[in-house]
Amino acid sequence: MIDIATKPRTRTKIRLERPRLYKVILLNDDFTPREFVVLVLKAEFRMTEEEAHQVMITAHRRGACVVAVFARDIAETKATRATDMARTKGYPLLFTTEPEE
Ligand code: TYC
Repeated sequence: MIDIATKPRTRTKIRLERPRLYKVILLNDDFTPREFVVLVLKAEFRMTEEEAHQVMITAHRRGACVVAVFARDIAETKATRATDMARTKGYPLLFTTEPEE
């Protein structure tokens, strides 16, 4: 005899939350030359000269400026690469990340 036991299959629909986005933040310091900050912003964040200058001057005046928003790993990679670029020149320039609300 063939035993055809059919197991009832219940499908549970898991609703995934949209992954959080992370801000890359540029912090001001007293030592990194303005032109170098602009250069890093253009190189790592594909900004135009005007965009990079605006972000740099905002960080300079207010202490910090949001550069851009990405998925977590991209934000962290870009912040690290941009900070490392400054370290190779001996500048204290710092990029951090933080989650969006
Ligand atoms: N404050 C620096 C200076 O006067 C320039 C600067 C701007 C450095 C923005 C960091 O995130 C920064 N040379």
